[in-house]
Amino acid sequence: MGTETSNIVILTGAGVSAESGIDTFRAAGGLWEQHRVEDVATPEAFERDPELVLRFYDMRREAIQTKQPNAAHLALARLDREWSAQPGRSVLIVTQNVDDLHERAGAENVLHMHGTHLNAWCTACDARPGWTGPLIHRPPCPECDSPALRPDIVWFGEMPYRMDEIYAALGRADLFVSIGTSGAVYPAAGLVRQARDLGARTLELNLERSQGSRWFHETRLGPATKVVSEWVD
Ligand code: BJW
Repeated sequence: MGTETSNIVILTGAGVSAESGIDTFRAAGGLWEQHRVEDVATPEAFERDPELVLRFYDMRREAIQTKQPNAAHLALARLDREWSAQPGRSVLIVTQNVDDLHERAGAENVLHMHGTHLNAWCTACDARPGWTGPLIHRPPCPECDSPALRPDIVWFGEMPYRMDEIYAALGRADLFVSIGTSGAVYPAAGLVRQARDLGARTLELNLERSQGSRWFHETRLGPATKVVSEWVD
């Protein structure tokens, strides 16, 4: 980690949950009933065919609830707890993932920039109730009774959550680590350049080089359960 390191920002993507059995988005065969994620995860797709989109998300929400954190989630949770407990040190795990495996592994400082499967979002009253069941039958919002619930997921064309907090954390970071993300989706894919411009050292841990690999000072390739555990230890 280096003795000069104090503030660590960790960006995680689908690759960190792959070994828990949750499919990544852009792997070979990363299609759902012949639809690309870019064709399902948009507000336009939801308007055009809400049943298709809700069926897709109900299936994914149900699948995620049966999965367990893996050694990479556990190592990051340990790092978060132990590093953040020391004066003047901080960890922020910025995850693009909509599963809750970082939290279930015991991590506390987790920010879900693309939302979470475990909330619904009411577009009528802006409530975000916890949600574990299906949405396909358009249940009423527990707050305002309107049938305007949708998954609390950031779709293409929508603004990712809590960007101000993310940029502020990058401004303080001396180490930026990207784990299991292809670097295909912005603004997450651009965070490495911002971190680097702001003076942080940058490290990539991934199965293969990401699209933005050249922006990292160092890259370590391998499955997350191995490379993340080795890095944390
Ligand atoms: C392993 C492993 C193992 C496998 N161990 N590793 C240029 C600039 C800015 C924006 C744009 C731009 N051009 C286009 C845009 C717009 C668009 C975008 O980026 N499109 C691209 C397709 C080009 N972005 C947006 O619309 C975003 N909003 C936005 O830009 O608002 C305006 C704005 C601008 C500037 C500042 C602020 C705001 C919203 C993006 C929303 C993304 N939503 C999704 C879907 C929701 C989740 C769901 O449906 O369940 O989020 S898309 C999908 O991709 C999901 C993921 O979070 C995201 C990233 O994917 P990820 O995690 O990288 O997964 P994969 O599959 O791509 O990669 C997995 C990696 O793991 C691979 O590298 C493997 O090798 C590796 N791996 N097994 C370690 N065992």
